[in-house]
Amino acid sequence: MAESETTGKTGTNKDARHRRRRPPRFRMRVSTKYAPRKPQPNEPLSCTSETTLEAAQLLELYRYLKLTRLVEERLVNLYRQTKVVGGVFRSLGQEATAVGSAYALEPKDFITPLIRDLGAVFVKGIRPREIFAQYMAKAWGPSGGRDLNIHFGDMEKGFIGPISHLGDMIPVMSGILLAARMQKKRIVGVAYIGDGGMSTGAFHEGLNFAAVQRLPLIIIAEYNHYAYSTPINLQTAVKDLAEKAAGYGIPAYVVDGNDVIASYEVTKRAADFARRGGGAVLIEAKTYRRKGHAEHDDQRYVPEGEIDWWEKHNDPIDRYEHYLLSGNVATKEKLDEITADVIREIDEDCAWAESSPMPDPEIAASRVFDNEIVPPATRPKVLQD
Ligand SMILES: Cc1ncc(C[n+]2csc(CCOP(=O)(O)OP(=O)(O)O)c2C)c(N)n1
Ligand SMILES: [Mg+2]
Repeated sequence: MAESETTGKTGTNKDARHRRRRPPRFRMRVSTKYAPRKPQPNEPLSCTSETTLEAAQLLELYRYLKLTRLVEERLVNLYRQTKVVGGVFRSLGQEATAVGSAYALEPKDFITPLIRDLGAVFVKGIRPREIFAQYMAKAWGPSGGRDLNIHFGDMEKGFIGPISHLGDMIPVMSGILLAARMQKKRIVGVAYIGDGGMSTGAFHEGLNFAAVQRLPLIIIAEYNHYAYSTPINLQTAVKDLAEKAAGYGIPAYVVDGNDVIASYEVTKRAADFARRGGGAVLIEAKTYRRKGHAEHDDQRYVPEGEIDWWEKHNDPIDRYEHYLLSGNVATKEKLDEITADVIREIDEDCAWAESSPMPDPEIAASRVFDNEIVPPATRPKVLQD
C-alpha cells in the first residue's frame, strides 16, 4: 500500500493496532490547588479543610506523625550514646509529606522510601523496634546486623529497601510496576526523591520509561531546599520541580508538603489516576529540611535564622495540632493520650532492640553476596583455626 502523502502513514489495520488509545489527561498539567498559601498576618498555618478523611483516620495520621518524630529523637539519643552504627538521618520538618502520601495507598501498593521518609515506612507497617535494632546493627534487626540504618526492605509489606538516596530507585520502581502489569496485578508504586536526586541520570531514565509505558508510578519530589549543603538555586533552574513533568508528558501537582492532609489528598488523586491506567504522576512537595544531611552535619552553610523561622512558623505537627484542635476533631487530652501511647511503644521497642545481641561474625558475613559464588568473608572454619 502506498504511503499517504500528508502523514506518511500507510493506514493498514496492522499499523492501527500500534496506535494506542490514550485515556484523557488532566486539563491542567500542573495543579496548584493544594500548593502552599501565604497566611494572613498573625494567622497560624493550619491544614486544608477539604478532606474525605474521617475522625479516626485523622487521629491515626497524628499518631504516625508523632511516632516518626519521637522515634527519630530517640535515635539521636542512641547515637549520642554511641550505640548507633553509622549515621542518623532525620526527617524533622518533613514528616507530613511521608506520612500523608503513604497513607493514601492500599496495603498491596509499593513504596521506595529514602532517608527522609521514615513516616512512610511506619504507615507501611514497620514497627519502631525494627528501626532501632537496624540502626544499632543488632542480630534481631531486619538485616541481622548486615546493613545500616535505612538499608532494609520488606517485600510482603510492599516496602523496597533503598540502593541509594539519589535517582536509582526510580528505575527500580518502574521495573516493579512493569512486572506487576505483566502479572496482571493492579498496584501503584510511590517513589520518593529529593530535589538533588532529581538532577541525576537514573531519575530521568526511570521516569521517562514509566511515562512512555504509562506505568502507575507516583513520584514524590521533596523540595526541602537542600541536597547535602547545596541550596536549591544551585541545583536546578526551574522554580517548581513540578515543571519538569512537562518534559515527560505527565501531569503534576505542587503540594504543601507540611500539610499532612494536603499530602494525603493529592497522593490519593494521583493513585486513583494511576490505578485507572492514566500513567505516571509527579507530585512536588514543598517542605524544609530542618536538620543537616545527617547528625554529623552542623549546617553552617544555612543562612542565620532560616531554620528558626521554619520551626516557629511552619512545623507540620504544630500545624496539624492547630487543625485538629480548632476544628474540634480532637481535644488536647486526646492528643496527649496518643503521644503517651507512642512514647510507651518507643520505650518498649527500644528496650527490646537494646537487649538484642550483636550478630555472630560468621552469620553477619554470610548472605551478603551469593555464597554459592562468593564464599563468606568470615567462615566458622577460619574462626576455629
Ligand atoms: C551515587 C551517590 N553519590 C552521592 C551520594 C551521597 N548523597 C546521599 S544523599 C545526597 C544528597 C541528596 O539530596 P536530595 O536529593 O535533595 O535529598 P535530601 O537529602 O534533601 O532528602 C548525597 C550527595 C549517594 N548516596 N550516592
Ligand atoms: Mg533535598
